[in-house]
Amino acid sequence: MNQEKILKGYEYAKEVYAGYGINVDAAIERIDKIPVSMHCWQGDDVIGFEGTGALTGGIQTTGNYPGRARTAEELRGDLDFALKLIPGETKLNLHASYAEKHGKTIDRDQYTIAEFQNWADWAKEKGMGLDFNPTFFSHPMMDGDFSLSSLDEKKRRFWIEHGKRCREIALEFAKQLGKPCVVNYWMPDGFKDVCVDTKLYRDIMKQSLDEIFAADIDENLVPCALESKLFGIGVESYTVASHEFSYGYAVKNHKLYCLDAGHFHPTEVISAKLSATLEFMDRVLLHVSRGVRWDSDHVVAHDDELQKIMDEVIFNDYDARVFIGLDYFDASINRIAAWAIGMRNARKALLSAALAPAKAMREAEYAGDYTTRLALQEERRSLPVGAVWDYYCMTKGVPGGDEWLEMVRQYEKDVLIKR
Ligand code: RNT
Ligand code: ZN
Repeated sequence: MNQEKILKGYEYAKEVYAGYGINVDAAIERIDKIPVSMHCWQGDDVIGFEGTGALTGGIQTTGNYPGRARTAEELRGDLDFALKLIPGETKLNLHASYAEKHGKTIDRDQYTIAEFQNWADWAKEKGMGLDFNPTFFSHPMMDGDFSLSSLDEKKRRFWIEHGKRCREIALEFAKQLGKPCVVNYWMPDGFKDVCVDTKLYRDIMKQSLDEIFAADIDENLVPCALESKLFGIGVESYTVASHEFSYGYAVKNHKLYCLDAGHFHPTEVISAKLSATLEFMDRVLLHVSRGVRWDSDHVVAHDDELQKIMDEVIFNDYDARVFIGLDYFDASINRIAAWAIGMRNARKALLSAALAPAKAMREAEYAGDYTTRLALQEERRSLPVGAVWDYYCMTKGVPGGDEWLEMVRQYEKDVLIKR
């Protein structure tokens, strides 16, 4: 769309929103600054570069669309391209399995910043922040699906050391990049079939986590989160780091709780959990994902739940208390499009939240006028967010509408298809 048309749409939208007392420019300014962390693992189907091969831990990527990034250079190239399509403050979320060993024989229990310096340099060049994740899966030291709660002392120690190294590496990232590095601990530990001693593994998990978090590392630079989960593939009956476990540990030990949108019962939504958890902890981490019937990790769509999540962040002024990260992996479509769609949707939902007549809706609610509340909630759906979005994209130098798709198609022809 040409600039003139975009400006016309923006002027119209500005007037419509002014009618609700909403300042469009202030809304844009607010949401542009909220970091959204893009997960590196969409680009290569969660495989990483350590040469360990198959994806384990009860998660699965399906599809074999051509163009998967096979090396760190390819992945960074794809990320460079994807970032041209994504407006707003963006971080990159890395997993430890994306280490570059430079021919050295070194394992996860010994990793240092050296294995990630290329990533830090790449991020620094862009003025971007990094987030980080220990990788407790896809590795020969996994004890089945157990890591930090393994009964095998040697294996458990290996994973405890890995957990420690990741905080150290994250601190380096934070120092080098001048932005906090959120570290998320997700352990797939659990059983396929009915567990008898449900307590033992949790005792051990708690001890292992205590050891990992014993070192005094500034939590402002390196906020650490615990991600809970209902079940995984092959881990259907018992998950050590269940919701109560992870939430309880986080509250007690001043950690963040990580809410993944796909990790609850199918009718449970994380948008409903934000204001409750934040009554008892300073900050939470979100893994914005989309489960379809199960924890399927579909690309984030702009559906009611995504909007509700972002409404919660914006309406409750959680801008600085909720860290937003995306977590999905779809190998059945162009992987760069998958990034662009999810990241643009997340930002667009933030924009829609900041443009909503929240004040008027609230006042109706406080006054007990639920008719007005519902009427406004419904009218809000068709306010001209799209016109503001196109204008916002234009000012950020990224394509509006679906113009980005043509660019992705070209990159596919020039780069991806040749892999
Ligand atoms: C798995 C968790 C976890 C992973 C990533 C790769 O169910 O959601 O966050 O998806 O860490
Ligand atoms: Zn997750």
